[in-house]
Amino acid sequence: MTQHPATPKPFNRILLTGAAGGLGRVLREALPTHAHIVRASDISPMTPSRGKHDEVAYCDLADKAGVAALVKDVDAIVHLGGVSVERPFEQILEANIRGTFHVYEAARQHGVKRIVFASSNHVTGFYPQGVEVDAHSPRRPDGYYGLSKAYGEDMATFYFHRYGIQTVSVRIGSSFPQPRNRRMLSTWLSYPDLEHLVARALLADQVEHTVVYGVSNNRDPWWNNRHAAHLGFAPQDNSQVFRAQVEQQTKPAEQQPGSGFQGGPFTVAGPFGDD
Ligand code: NAI
Ligand code: 15L
Repeated sequence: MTQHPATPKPFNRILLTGAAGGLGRVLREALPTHAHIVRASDISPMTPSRGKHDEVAYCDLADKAGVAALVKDVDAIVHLGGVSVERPFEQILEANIRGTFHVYEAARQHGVKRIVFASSNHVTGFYPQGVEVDAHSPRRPDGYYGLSKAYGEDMATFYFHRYGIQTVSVRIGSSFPQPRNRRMLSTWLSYPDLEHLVARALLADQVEHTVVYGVSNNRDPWWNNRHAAHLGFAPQDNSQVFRAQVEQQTKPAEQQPGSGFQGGPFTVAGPFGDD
């Protein structure tokens, strides 16, 4: 890692993919705490650069040469970019499967040793709601999207054992300003807790490949982070403060599609192949 002589920070330059997205916009504001330069990348429109510490680079993750150039002179990567909901396989393939491969290959070529990968709770979406799941529970992807995140996690394991690139795969629950329905009372991850978790994922020593659920300190969690204690992730927020509002404004859980499973509506999406 390159250290800036005047005001040392842990990283010189962090690449943030998916910077135009909901979480990308949040982390583009937060990452300057940890790096002198944040390189924000997406295919969708981003707010312009605010100076030499805030680089903007448009790139399609499906473009291998483009991603290789994107990763040049980078010390760490926060990889959020890709299709973030269930979609036909072909769309998932380009952005999430090929795209994540391109990110890891570029990291290998440029000597990047730390990646934070935005995985998803949909890797284990076919566990029943209320059942406790942890990072060692057998995966139960709930669609092509969840499968692509499981692939990304396996990619992280391979690149650690083969090339020593360390990754924290964050199986994000539901990260929005507030929970949008009753399921999210269990799955909600506040933005401050997201920022804290990404910081721990970047800074913790010897993470090898660690899988952690990105979830706030909610009253009725389904996920146990016992295998990620070494990260020092200590979420502070709790969806309970929104419970009355959510229960008043949204349908009972049993009337929501896919309510039997942790993945909720993702577990009933598709099929797409009959159109
Ligand atoms: P988002 O959909 O708002 O942002 C994803 C970004 O990726 C978009 O700006 C999009 O333009 C970009 N992108 C898509 N295809 C691309 C391509 N081929 N090349 C370059 N960029 C591309 O999603 P959000 O909510 O910000 O999520 C960020 C990441 O976290 C995603 O990987 C998502 O799967 C994951 N995640 C998010 C959760 C949440 O609750 N927000 C929950 C679980 C996982
Ligand atoms: C995800 O993986 C999605 O990216 C996000 O949009 C939410 O739908 C979230 O899961 C969820 O499970 O609520």
